[in-house]
Amino acid sequence: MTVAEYAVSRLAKLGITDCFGLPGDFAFPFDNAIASSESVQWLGCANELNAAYAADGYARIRGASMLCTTYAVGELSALNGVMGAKAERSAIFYLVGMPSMRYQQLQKVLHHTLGDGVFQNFIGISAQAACVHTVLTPDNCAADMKRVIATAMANRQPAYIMVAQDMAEMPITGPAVEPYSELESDTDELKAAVEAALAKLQAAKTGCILPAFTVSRFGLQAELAALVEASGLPYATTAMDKAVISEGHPQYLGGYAGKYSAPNVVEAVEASDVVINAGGVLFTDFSTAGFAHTIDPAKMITIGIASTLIDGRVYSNVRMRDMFVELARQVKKFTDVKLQRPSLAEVVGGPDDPITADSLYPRYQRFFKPDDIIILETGTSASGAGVLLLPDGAVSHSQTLWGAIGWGTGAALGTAVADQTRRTVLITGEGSHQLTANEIGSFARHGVKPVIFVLNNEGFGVERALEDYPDWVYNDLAPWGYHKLPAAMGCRDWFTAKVKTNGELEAAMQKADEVDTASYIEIVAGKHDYPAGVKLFHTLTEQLYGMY
Ligand SMILES: Cc1ncc(C[n+]2csc(CCOP(=O)(O)OP(=O)(O)O)c2C)c(N)n1
Ligand SMILES: [Mg+2]
Repeated sequence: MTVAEYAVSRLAKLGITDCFGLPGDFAFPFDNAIASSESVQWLGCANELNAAYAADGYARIRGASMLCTTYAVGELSALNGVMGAKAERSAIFYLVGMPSMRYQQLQKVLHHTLGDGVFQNFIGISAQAACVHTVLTPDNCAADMKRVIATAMANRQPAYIMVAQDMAEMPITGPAVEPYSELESDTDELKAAVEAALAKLQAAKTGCILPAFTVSRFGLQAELAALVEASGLPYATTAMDKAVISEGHPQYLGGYAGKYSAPNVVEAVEASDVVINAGGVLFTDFSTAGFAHTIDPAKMITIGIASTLIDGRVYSNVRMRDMFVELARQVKKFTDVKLQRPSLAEVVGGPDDPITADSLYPRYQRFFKPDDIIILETGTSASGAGVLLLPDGAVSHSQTLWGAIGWGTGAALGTAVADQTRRTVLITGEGSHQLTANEIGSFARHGVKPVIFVLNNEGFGVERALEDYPDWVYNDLAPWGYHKLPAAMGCRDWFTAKVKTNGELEAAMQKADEVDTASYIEIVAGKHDYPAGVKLFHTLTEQLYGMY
C-alpha cells in the first residue's frame, strides 16, 4: 500500500465514506487514492472554501470528515473553513499534496510557489488551522496517521496531513497500527471528579443542565440524555448549543441568552443551586446577548472534553463521556423540578400580506419536521430561526463563534451528504449566499435533496440593523435572480419559487414538502425588517462596542 492509499484507508476506518475537495497536480496521489478507493468516494466541489465548509458540516453529523486540496493555492483558499472548524470543533482530516522531495531538494522554481525555492512557506499557516499536523513519509506514515487521528479525534478539531508527491506514491514501511479508539479517563481523577460532582448535586435542592455543542461533536447525545433523565433536571441551551439534545424532550426548557431568556429559563439557570455545564458551554458575545448571563461559578459543575472543574479544582484527564455515564448511574433524582416547555411562536399575517420577520419565522417552525438537519447562516436568519422550538430529533447547526458568512451553503452540502435519510434545511440570507452560491450545483451533482430558503432583503440586513445609519453603501448587493440559480447550475428537476406574500410562502412550503426533489425558495423580505433578536442587538451594540 502506498502512503496516500494508507492514509485514505485509515481515515475510512473512522466511518468517513466521502471526501470533499478539488484536485491539483501535486495532490494527484491523494486524488487518485480517493477516486480508486472502494470505501471513500470523491465529492468534487466548486472551490476549496466551500469544500472546507462541506467537510465541516459532514463532520458535525458523522463525527469526522475528509477534505483534499492541492498545495498552496488550494490549501490557502480552504483555510477560513478549516480554521472555523477548529473554533467550532469539527474533526476535518485535511489532506494536501505538495511538490515532490526531488524537486524540493533541487530547489526548482515551481508553480504555486513564491519562486524562492522554499517549499515550507505554507505548512505553518495551514498547521495553525489544525490541532495537529504531519508531513508523511513511507517511514513515519503508519505511526503518524495513528498520532494525528488520535489527537484530532480527542479534540474534534482538524488535522493537516501533508505529503510530497513522490513520497505519496511509495509503499509504506514500518509496522501496522491499531485502529483508533476513544481515549480513556485517568481512573483516580475520574473517581474524584464523580465524587465531587455527586456531593455538589446531593447538597442541591434545585438544578439545571446546560448541554454544550461538544456533546454532539463527540456523539454523546444518548449518554447526556441518560443523565438528563436520571437526574430529572431540566435543561436549556445557548444558541451555539441549540438542539444538541432534542428540543422535543419533556425536560427541555428553552433557549438561554442570559437575562433576555424566558423568565422560567433565567430562574432555572441563574437561581438554581447547581448547574451542570455539560461539555463546556462557550458563553460567547452572540450566544449570551452581549454577555447578559449571570451564573455564579461556585454553582457550576463544568464537565469539559478532557477535564472537569468543580469548586476551583480541575480534575485532569477525565473524559466527558465517562462523567456523563458515571453521573447518570449514581445521581439522585431531583424532586423539586419545575418543567415548562417553550411554546410555538404564533403565526401572524394574512395570505395576501407581504412576508415580514414576524410572519416568516413561525411559518418555518411549522415547516420543520422531526429529525430535520437545520443549517442556520449567520445574519438575521440565525437570529430569527435560532429561537424557534424544533420538533423532536431535529438538530440545528450554525457558526455562532466563528461566524463566517457563506458557511451555511457549504455546510448544508456536507450535512445533506452525511445523512441522506434526513432532510437538510438551509436557512440563509442572500448576502451570505453570494459568497458560496456556486456550490449549489454540487447538491444536484452529488444527488442530495436539500430545502434551501434564501432571504432576499436587499443586502446585509443584520449589519444595517447594528448601525445607527442602516444604508451605508457597503451593505448593498448585486440584485441576483436567486431562484434562477439552481437551473443555471445544473439542478434541473428542482422545485424553485420566489415568494413575496405569506400565502405564496405557505404554498411553496407545502410544495417543498410534497415533491421528491430538492427545493429552493427565494423569500422577498423588507429591507429594514428584522426579527426581535436582531432589534435587541441594535440596542446592545453600543454596550458591546463599549467593551471592545
Ligand atoms: C466571511 C465574512 N465576511 C463578512 C462578515 C460580516 N457579516 C456578518 S453578517 C453579514 C451580513 C449577512 O447578510 P445576509 O446574508 O444577507 O443576511 P441578512 O442579515 O440580510 O438576513 C456580514 C457581511 C462575516 N461575518 N463573515
Ligand atoms: Mg440579506
